[in-house]
Amino acid sequence: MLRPRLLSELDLRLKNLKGSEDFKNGLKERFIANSSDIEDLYNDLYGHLPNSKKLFSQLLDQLFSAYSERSVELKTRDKDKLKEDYWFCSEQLTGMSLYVDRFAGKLPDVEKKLNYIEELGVNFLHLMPLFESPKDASDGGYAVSDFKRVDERFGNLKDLQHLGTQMRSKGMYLMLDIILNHTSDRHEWAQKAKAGEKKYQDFYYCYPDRSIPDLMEYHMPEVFPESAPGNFTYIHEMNQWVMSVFHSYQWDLNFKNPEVLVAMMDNIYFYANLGVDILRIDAPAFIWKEQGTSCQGLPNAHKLLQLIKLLVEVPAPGMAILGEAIVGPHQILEYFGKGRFTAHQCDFAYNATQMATQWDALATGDTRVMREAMKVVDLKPLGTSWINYSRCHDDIGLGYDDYMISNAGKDPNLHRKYLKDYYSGAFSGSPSKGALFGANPKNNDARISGSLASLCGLEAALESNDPQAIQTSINKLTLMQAQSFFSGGIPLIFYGDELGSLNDYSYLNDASKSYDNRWMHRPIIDWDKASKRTNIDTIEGSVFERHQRLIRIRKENKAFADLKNTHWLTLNSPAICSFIRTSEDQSVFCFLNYSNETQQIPESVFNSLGKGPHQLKELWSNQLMEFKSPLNYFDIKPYQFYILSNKI
Ligand code: OTU
Repeated sequence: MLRPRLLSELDLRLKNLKGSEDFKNGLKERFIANSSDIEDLYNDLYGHLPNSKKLFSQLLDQLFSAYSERSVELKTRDKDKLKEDYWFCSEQLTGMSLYVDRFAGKLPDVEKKLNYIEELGVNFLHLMPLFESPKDASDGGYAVSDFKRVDERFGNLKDLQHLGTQMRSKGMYLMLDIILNHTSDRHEWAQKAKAGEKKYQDFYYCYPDRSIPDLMEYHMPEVFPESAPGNFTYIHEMNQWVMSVFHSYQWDLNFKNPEVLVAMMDNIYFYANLGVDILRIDAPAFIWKEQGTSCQGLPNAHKLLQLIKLLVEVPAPGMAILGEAIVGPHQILEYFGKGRFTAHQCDFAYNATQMATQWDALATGDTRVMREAMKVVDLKPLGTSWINYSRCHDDIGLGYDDYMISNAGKDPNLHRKYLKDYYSGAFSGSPSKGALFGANPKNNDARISGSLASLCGLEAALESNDPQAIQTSINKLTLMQAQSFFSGGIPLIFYGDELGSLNDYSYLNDASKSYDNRWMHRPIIDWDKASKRTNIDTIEGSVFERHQRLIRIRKENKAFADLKNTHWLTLNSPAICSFIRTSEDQSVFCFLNYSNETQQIPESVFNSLGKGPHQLKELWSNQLMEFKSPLNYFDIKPYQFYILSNKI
């Protein structure tokens, strides 16, 4: 129900709005639907503050100006998206994350590579952070010094707009980051804070001495314990300690101050009106801090995300939100919203649990931990989706729960140690080449760096010039990708993986990167090598063709849209991950063998299709397969997978 006061706010602002009645009616409808919740959430967070009323009114002003500044092209695109049920859950979407400079050069060079992207079949691009960020202290662009100025390393705003227009004309989608939790210490606000301006010191968490930081430190984990230990940095210019959870040059914004919210909403609307289809909110778990807590995933962080979602939805309903929370399986579900906000907070979250348990299964040949984890992952509400991925620009954290490992009959400590050893070269039987990241002797925690291909054994296989090992590594890599592509969610390829890129150790020679081994898996694309992709007999060609095929199969089958239609199966063999995807007129059975031994699958798994025999189409090999009796078994080779559809 719209409150009378909000109704008059609406009337007042609608009068001044130009443009088509049709669009305006949509705006009005969404305002009526969202504004009472917006007000309640806002008051919960800020109602007790003296300036809260004034800033609320500013938020509403911003919302309406964002709408009036939104182009007719984008408003039309919004309307088209809304016509579909959950456009962002579609089987038609396949994404790729890439660094503009490392992939192509500058923004116009990315435009020249759109043909390559199309050749692959990708139609949704995540451009890694490209707004201004100090070259020597950038955290890969995640330390932003100006949210609206494109860093000159990549070109300028016009180039970005041009690329966006080109992409839309090709039916592609764009994802950009909003780095909400912190700014670079060179951002204007941080500079002003350093210069002593109280207003801007209040944009951050500043403390005159160590008393509060010491108390807080006790409960706060360290994100980068090796390269950036501790969560506070002494700033001698202002003689204060500032909270810096990530690197010391990344200052945490204080969202307890509503002026920070207003300032960041301004940036969010700026991105929305650039034509961003999916906004990746970086590190949302961290956006609210309370003394005496871990300062991660707090209830008010969720409220703030709900508020942001509702504020975005009114003027820019076509922009979906991805919450980049890399947290445990139970915690991640909260990012999709609870209670009345179910499926109304983040539209997407990273499926870090599936990703990590896939690496677990690959190292052990055993999918039981994954099966335990999937019981939780599967609880995601309809109308939201996962970003599925095998690798991204960050490390792999083994962030699932200990009980999942225990339920699979293993000791959590020994098991995690085995996995870390397996991927970091400490275990001699492993073909994987990676490294530990963020090793913390205090709690024995560590994550893993390394490229998809190197972790799957390709680097070692090439070094030993072993054709069979090369083939096995390509099969493993394809298996990993197949699960991202065919289980519920939108696959996001990390650029270079489509060509089988190996670790790149050149970051060690660059002082601005050498302290951070995540750079080993952020390749600089060698386009001469990439041109080998047209020859299927090369590694590049084989890996590229396999990605093309995965994308094509996904697009051709509606059962791969993510509409709460993934049903996990438990086969006797722990080596096999299996699930069924369904749509109105189709069932697709997916079986993935994570072990180095041939396994057998009972034909009785097809009983749900009714009385046999069954003829099914295996989509990966494009061949018909006959299953004659539920008493029979069929073979699945090491690292092989079957995608069996009853639609032939
Ligand atoms: C995100 O990462 C980015 O993806 C990283 O590249 C940045 O360094 C970081 O934020 C700071 O902006 O906060 O919610 O384990 O997974 O730091 C998860 C490392 C994050 C990343 C973690 C992460």
